[in-house]
Amino acid sequence: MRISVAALVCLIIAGLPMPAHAAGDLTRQKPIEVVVELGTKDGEMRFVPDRLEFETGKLYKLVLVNPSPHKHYFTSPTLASKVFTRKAEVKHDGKKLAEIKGNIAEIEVFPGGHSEWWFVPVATGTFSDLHCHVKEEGGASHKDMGMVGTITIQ
Ligand SMILES: [Cu+2]
Repeated sequence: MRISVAALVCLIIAGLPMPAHAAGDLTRQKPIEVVVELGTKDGEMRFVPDRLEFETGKLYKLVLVNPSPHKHYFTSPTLASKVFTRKAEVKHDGKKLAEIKGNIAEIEVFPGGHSEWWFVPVATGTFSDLHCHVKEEGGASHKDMGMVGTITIQ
C-alpha cells in the first residue's frame, strides 16, 4: 500500500490532541472579564480579590477599578513578564478615553478611575509580587499596609 506524504501528515495531525483555541489570533478571542478593586470605599489597603487565576492562551480583560479615596497601583513584574498585552484602555462613565498599545509594566488608577488591561498569558507560575507601592505621607507603603496579592497562571 502506498500512502502519500500529505495523507501521512494528516494522519499524524489528526492523532494529536489540539486545544480548541490553538488556531488563529489569540488576542481576538472573546475576553474573559476579571474585575479587581484597588482599595475599598472605606479606605482599606487591599486588592479585592487578592488572589487571581488565569490560564495561558486565553484573552483576559482585567478591569481595575478604584472605589477608594486613595490612588493605587496594580504592579506585578512577574505577571507583566508572563503575558502578551493586546492593549490597555482608560474609561470614564463607560466612555473610552484612551487606548494604549504595547507592553504594560504597571497601572496606576486614581480614585473613581477605571482601567482595563487586555492580555493573553503565555507562561505559567504562581507568584506573590502583586502590590501597590504608593507611600503615604509618613512613609508607610500601601504594600506594608496589606496591599498585596497572589497570581496563578495555569
Ligand atoms: Cu495603594
